[in-house]
Amino acid sequence: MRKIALHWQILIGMLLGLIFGFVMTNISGGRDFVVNWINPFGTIFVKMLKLIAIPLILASLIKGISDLKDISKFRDIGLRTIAIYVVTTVCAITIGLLLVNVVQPGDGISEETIAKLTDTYAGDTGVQSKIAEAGRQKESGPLQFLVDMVPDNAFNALSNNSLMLQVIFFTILFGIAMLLIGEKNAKPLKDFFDSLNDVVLKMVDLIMLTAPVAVFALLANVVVTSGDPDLLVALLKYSLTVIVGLMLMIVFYLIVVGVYTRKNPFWFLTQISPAQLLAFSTSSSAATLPVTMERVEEHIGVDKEVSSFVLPVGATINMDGTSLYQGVAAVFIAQALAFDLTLADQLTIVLTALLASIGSAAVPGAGMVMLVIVLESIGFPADRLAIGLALIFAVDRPLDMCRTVVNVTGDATVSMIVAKSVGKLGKPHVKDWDEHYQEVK
Ligand code: DAS
Repeated sequence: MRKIALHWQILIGMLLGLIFGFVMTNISGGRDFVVNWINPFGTIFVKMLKLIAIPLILASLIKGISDLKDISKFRDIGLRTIAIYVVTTVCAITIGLLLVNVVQPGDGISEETIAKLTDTYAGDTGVQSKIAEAGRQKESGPLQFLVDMVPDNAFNALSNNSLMLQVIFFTILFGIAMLLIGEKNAKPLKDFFDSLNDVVLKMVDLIMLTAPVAVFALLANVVVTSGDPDLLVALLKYSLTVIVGLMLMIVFYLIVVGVYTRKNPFWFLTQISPAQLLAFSTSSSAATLPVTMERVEEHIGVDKEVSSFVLPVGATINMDGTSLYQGVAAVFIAQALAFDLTLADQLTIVLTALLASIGSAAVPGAGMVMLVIVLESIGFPADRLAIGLALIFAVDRPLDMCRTVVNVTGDATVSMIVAKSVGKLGKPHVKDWDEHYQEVK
């Protein structure tokens, strides 16, 4: 029997997980069964992906830099990457603000719904913890994220996923130093990191063998732990506004891929679909990064010199989906709680959502934490913050899944644009996943 392509296997796993989750929600004890006996398999899968994220960034980025003939090429790639990331994020926020001002999803939510939400969620530890976390992030100065980027202990940075920007900083410094000592002196190290890179990519293939079962567990768990269905209905308009905005971003990426790189946009979508489906299942760009890198390098043909920098940096600072969501959510909450916004407030949202998405960690729920900073930037009353977050808390996880897909797709798109602009967009090494798959056997 012809092997089913991986993305179809993952999709089947997701659908079965959703169905199983809904069934278990309606069976007494079903929820606990899923949380205690099914969800751990999803957690293990995400942990395995995070396990190899740091070694992959280290090997891939050092290989990418040491393959460069001179440092000016690296500076060129870096400047283009950051510039394009800022442009795509501002576009995302603008799309979100246009939609939420046209749709006005926050209008017409009745006082009793707000009261019910306040009772249901305002005291919720989940909401309070996000406000507290945002408070900690806010205390730091505007350039704190730059200071935090520099590790003071390389081994601590390499052993801690949440310090991904520190790993990138250390690795770039290491790679540039390798370039400077000359090819002959650096050869033993270069050979080591080349092999390490091949090994870690093969580990990604092995881990992906378990993906269908893992996404089944992850989706089943999302269903049994989602918010109260009644509230979901009240927030449907808001959710649809975010989702329409996110879909417009995907269309934007496909147009850019088609027009600028001259590649077939639907071919591009197929090649990165396993990474998108994992982003949807895990709500984590960081966990998805190893697969995003493997798909972009092996199945799209972006040279490692570009992907090894653009993708790890993008996973941490380029979150177009998150920034769009933060724009929509901020205006929705203001509308729902009758907090009038001027045009200046909306422009402030563009800037703070840009910074907030850069500061958002590539982990589930990070976007909602930074949303507090966006709301505070427009003078939203502190005593109403908990109600505002409570308003959107129930649907945040499904929307997080969707916005993480856009975050990952945006990173892959930018890696193709940068590769094309420096002449490093080549032929895919692998025609389709099956062929690569068989190698694993
Ligand atoms: N889940 C985050 C990510 O990994 C995005 C978010 O929380 O908005 O990209």
